[in-house]
Amino acid sequence: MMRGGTSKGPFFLAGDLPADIADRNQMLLTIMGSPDARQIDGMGGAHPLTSKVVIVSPSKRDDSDVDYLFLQVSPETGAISDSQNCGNMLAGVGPFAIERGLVEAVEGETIVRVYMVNSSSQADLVVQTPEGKVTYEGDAHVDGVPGTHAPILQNYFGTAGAQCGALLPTGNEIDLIDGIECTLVDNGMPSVLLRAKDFGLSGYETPATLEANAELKTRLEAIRLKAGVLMNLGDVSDMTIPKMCLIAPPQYGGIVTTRTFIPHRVHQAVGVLAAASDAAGCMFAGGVAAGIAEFEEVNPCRVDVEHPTGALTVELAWKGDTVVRTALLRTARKLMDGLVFL
Ligand code: NQM
Repeated sequence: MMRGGTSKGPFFLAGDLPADIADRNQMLLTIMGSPDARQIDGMGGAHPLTSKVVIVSPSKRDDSDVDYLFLQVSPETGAISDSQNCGNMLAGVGPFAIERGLVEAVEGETIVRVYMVNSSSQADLVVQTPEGKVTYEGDAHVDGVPGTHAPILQNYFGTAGAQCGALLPTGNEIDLIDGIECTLVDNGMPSVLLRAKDFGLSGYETPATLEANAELKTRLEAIRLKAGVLMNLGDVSDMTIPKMCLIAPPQYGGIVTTRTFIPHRVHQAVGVLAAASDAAGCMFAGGVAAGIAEFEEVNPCRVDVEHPTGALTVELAWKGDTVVRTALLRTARKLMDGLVFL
């Protein structure tokens, strides 16, 4: 069991799980305790952010050490989806790969090269390994997680358009859906940027207030289904993408304030790749963030994406009108290592 960034869940070696996907999924549902909103009979934490599963295997690719498959388990319905990647859980993949012997640690820092199966793209993780052993202790803080931990630097490559074909999948900086202007963007997490004020909101509401707004949720879901088709994702009714991101002017020196539906519950912070997509989407002069987002036009640029429990720092390197590298800081912690009973 590991915390990765602001999420947590069980990590498995692929070889320890059934090869047949239906058998594997049935086993995972039993382990997580779904379908059941409380996941009372399993390891899941009764929220999408704590109902996540990671599967790691040695990679056959020259550019990667391990393959990382992320699975989102819906607590209530028991649906298991591989439609999205997860940059938070990715943070745990580095230490896990080293501690399970898939990558040999070196003195100081060890780079774990990860192929992210869900989004067919690659990330390098810099893991702290003093004396050739993983340490989880350190001075790095990420908002949304109490205390400090060892930093895990994430460098992502090839995330622009990873799932939708292009950073701006429709080729437009603004699309109109149900009379609302949206910027549709994919820098590793398909996301729909919308102005909070277009829904009569400030954008600074708490996740609980937004989740209680049934009319808002209905309108956002209708837009999401249409956006999914426009973003080359097809019918997204059973998918956890695209994410729906309400934006407002920054309050604490960041680029923008966000409230993200993932896609039906509201994130307590912001997803890692969602933040990477949001930051990139906010930089288009003709997009919905024009007049809202505040940033300096430098390359690479480092910006803070504000969220309900703080901010997430993202560094974007641009080439022309697309992003070629995205860097982020995360932490992870091993919570327990042992046997889970079926
Ligand atoms: O966007 C939640 C999370 C995520 C995804 C979600 C994530 C990312 O915070 O890379 O990390 O958006 O479902 O774990």
